[in-house]
Amino acid sequence: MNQVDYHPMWADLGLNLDTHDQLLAVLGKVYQDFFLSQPNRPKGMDYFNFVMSEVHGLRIKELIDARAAGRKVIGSFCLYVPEELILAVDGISVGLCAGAEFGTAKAEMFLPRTTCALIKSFFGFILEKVCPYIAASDMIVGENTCDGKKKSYEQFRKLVPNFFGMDLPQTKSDEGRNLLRSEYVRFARALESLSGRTITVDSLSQAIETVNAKRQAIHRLARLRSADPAPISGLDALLINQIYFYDDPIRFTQSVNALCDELEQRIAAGNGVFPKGHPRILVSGCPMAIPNWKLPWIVEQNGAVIVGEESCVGERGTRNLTSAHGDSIETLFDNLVDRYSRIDCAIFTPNSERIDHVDSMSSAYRADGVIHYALQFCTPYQMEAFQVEKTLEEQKLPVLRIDTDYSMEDVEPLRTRVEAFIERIRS
Ligand code: BJ8
Repeated sequence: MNQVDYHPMWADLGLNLDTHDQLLAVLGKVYQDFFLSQPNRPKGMDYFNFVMSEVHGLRIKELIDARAAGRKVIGSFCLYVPEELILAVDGISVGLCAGAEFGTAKAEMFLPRTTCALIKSFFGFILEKVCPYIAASDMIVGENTCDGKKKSYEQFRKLVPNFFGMDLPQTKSDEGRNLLRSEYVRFARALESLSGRTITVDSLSQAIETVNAKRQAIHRLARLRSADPAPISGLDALLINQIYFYDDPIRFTQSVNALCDELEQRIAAGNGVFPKGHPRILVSGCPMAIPNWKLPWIVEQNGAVIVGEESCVGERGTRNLTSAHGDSIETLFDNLVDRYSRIDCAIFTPNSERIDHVDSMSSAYRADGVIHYALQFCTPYQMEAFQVEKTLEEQKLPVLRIDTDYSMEDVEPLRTRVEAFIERIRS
């Protein structure tokens, strides 16, 4: 895929070149089979194909060049870590992907087997030395969300040079809000100390506008997916939501808006990626980090199209803008807390907003059914799956609950269940 030989750069970052080559070979093959083989893709996907082809190449070189120019790279695992604060010190925010089964045997030397695939994945990546994003980060933020992440960071923090632990509330109470605010202030101080820059009203307002523009572009894309026939596949839309976490934000926003211009023309011409009337699925649940494409691929190979993701890599992550209005840092911090405390992650209790959102998204995107997707051993989402199913089935909206991991071993049983579910929708 790459024209340039990036091996010297990867060696400088301390990657294990043999293992890393194996990972890229698998990724390249899967990308070819899952994405490039799709018929009638929008032309605007060329940019995202390019980003993927350079995911460990040009983007990493950009990060290294930015560091050489004095900027700092901040890696994080959760959408409670505000990108706005990172941009406000002229930093670069990268989501640390944890969507591939890699290095599991080594990860299980630190973690119980009954740990979700996402946590095992980020341990596997660092232990096998195959993640250039971790290696290129000046600070890695780990947040106290679910028990799995919280406890695993006790070990993970010893594996990286500059770990920042962020505490998070578990309820949407006034006390919870105060905790979130004080942790964001502490994070801002750590960013200032790392970068040598001060967060000002101007720098934070500008950063809020930049991230808002990125979210607005994603909102525009989401709305266009309500058309029938669907103008873009769920796989491609998921890929864009994944790239959201590590591309340059301004370039990403421009590329998503250019794609949306094209999709509007497609909709006007009735040009879809699947026929009109094709069964439409909303996926709800755990985040699908790059390159976790298994379930959407199965769904779209077997007679349905995914029209929305109620997920952190999807609408849960991008819903709501942050107000950029305020003439003091205190007001802008309040605005950040307002926005982030509305995220309906299953680690919060109670979390009825999430069920309301699944419901409203099903209507907005005209879904014929919902697949609830949980990673095995993810107690928060597995628990909430029952409430989601009960609420929607009472409204006669079919729900399929799936618990899986990152391996391809269960593809055939999953395919059988998905086919039966689509048959149920059709009938
Ligand atoms: S805001 S969903 S990114 S915490 S899958 S590690 S919950 S056991 S990823 Fe998450 Fe932030 Fe919430 Fe989103 Fe634990 Fe579940 Fe594993 Fe998970």
